[in-house]
Amino acid sequence: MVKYVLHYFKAHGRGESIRLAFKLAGVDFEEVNFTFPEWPKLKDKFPTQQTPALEVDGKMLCQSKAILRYLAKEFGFDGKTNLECAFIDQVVDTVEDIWSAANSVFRGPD
Ligand SMILES: N[C@@H](CCC(=O)N[C@@H](CS)C(=O)NCC(=O)O)C(=O)O
Repeated sequence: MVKYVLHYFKAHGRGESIRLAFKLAGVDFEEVNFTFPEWPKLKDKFPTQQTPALEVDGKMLCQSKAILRYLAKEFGFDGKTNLECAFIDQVVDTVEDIWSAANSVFRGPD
């Protein structure tokens, strides 16, 4: 059995769709959560210096969409044809556009 550990902030954010994929599949996973003040000391342990990261049997995988595509293939949620895959990508990439737009709000002045 594969051991999955999700590393992410104590927040919903980009980690939430990964949590939902596990819940939908009924697959167990562990989580390591951290606060924003703790983050700078942890950053260097992740390949892209960002999270979410999914540890798969000890191997660290970053980039939320890469993680979601990997899990979709593992759990049978991926498209059955190239066109179905493209429609799924359309939704995932649209969500990423929303994150990018939202980020400027998080990082902007009060
Ligand atoms: N393209 C990346 C973006 C990851 C990202 O921006 N992660 C944020 C949290 S949602 C982060 O790690 N921020 C802290 C930092 O960049 O130092 C992905 O989809 O995983």
